[in-house]
Amino acid sequence: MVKNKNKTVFVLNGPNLNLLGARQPEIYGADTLKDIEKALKAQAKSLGLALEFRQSNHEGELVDWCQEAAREAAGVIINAGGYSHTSVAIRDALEALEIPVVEVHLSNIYAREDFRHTSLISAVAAATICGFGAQGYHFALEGLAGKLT
Ligand code: CA2
Repeated sequence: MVKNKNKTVFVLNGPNLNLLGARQPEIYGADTLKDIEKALKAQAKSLGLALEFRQSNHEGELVDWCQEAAREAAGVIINAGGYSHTSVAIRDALEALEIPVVEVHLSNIYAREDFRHTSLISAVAAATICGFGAQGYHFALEGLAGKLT
């Protein structure tokens, strides 16, 4: 149970993002997900916000967390990983939210394989940030904070 809904941002990370830093740094950067969490929590603190930072390899768990965000968060940042391109269920869960959603991708999905060019999430997000690596999470949090004030 998260304490202050108005000051809490859920940061949801999808499949394989737990592998960050270990492989393919030329695409995803050298930071681990733990590094990203630590830096983002410091930024959140300076903005007066609290983060729930989570990662799952399971579509249903990500759907559950979107539903939990509706009850407990003021906004959501999501990198749904490969599910961004396939998951109607995650898209539907995000569309049902009445709080702002910002989509993040580390890589520039439009400069990669064709199957990555479509994100089902983009149409239900307030904004999408891609191609800035881990910095994209910081831009997302800054932008989201602006929408919460
Ligand atoms: O660029 C992104 O952030 C992605 O959401 C990352 C996903 C990919 O499927 C999306 O198309 C774009 C992949 C998650 C990370 O996968 C890794 C696999 C091996 C080693 C490190 C990361």
